[in-house]
Amino acid sequence: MTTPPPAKTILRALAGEALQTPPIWMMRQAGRYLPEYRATRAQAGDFLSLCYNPELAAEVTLQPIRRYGFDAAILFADILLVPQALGSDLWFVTGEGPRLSTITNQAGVDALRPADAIHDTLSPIYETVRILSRELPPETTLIGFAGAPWTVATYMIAGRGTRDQGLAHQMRLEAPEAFDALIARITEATIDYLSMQIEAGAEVVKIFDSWAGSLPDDAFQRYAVAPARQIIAALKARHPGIPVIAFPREAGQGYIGFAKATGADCVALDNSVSPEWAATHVQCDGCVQGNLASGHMVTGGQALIDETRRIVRAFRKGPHIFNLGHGITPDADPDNVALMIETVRNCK
Ligand code: 1CP
Repeated sequence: MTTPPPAKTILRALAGEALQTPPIWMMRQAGRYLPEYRATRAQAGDFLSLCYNPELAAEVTLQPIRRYGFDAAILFADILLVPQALGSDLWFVTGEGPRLSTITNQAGVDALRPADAIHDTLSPIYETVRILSRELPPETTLIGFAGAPWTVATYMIAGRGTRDQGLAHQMRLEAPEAFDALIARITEATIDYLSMQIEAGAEVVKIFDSWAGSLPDDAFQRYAVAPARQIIAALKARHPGIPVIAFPREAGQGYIGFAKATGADCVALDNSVSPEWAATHVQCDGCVQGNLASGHMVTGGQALIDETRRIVRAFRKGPHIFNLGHGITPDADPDNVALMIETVRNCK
């Protein structure tokens, strides 16, 4: 009998194993801080053309793996492709960010396409996943992703990124039925979208709830916890054993019990919580991911080394995937990424 190869390190951590050296990847690891990304993006023309070009999207996904040997690759796409597939107009304004048509009432929700009509638009993304599952090194885990319903809804309602998600809160309070219908439509589409990514070869999926932190208590339960629970239950019913990472960013106390309440295998932490606090209150329930401040990728030096070691040591007794607390920024120095990886892998 031949012995099976050892499981990939990220899958071991997600299954609850405490590893001496945590596996590592980085949010937005394919991005503008890398000259090779900027070159491929220029070749594609613009950001959305890059997302919908499977060969080039696979190429930018692979670039940080070649350069740094991360333990996971994250599919190159964007959370705003789901609204586009549901019928919202989407475009990017250079230097400013995304713009979408806005939804403010039931008529706007009713005008969206049904959730099962998203695949016409999103089929190139599934092709990117298929290419990656062929081309990634055998030790590298492929992560698929989608935005969480609340975060995606904030963009569909306001038509852009907003500091306080004010328009989305207004709709949630003033037009709750239409708002709930929008959340339900996004939830359904997200289940189908992630399911197709898994069928195409994604080995883990991550749900990004970047604006979860602005939901007050009851609303956090209703619009961050409940949709995550619904998505995770449906995915695990369709794909038994598929590991899910949930990222309710800036949830604070809401991180406590989030894995149990939603069925997530791992909770990703932003850097507003200390690793020591999170080791006690969150990692007690299972795997955590995080949480170095992305600013260290700009500033580097001894502070990067000290903070990286602090995080590795704080989480060492339990399952942990090393990552940043949020995406790396375009002004980061690629050498600081190498220093972070070296520090994680040599940390005693
Ligand atoms: O090349 C460019 O100039 C575009 C910059 C860019 C990139 C590289 C955008 C526009 N999206 C992406 C890729 C992306 N987005 C990935 C790819 C995989 C990776 O390497 O991590 C992922 C996972 C996302 C997820 C995403 N998009 C989130 C959730 C995570 C987060 O950062 O909080 C959000 C909120 C978005 C929306 C979005 N897309 C792009 C921008 C600039 C934004 C933020 C808009 C805003 O709120 O102002």
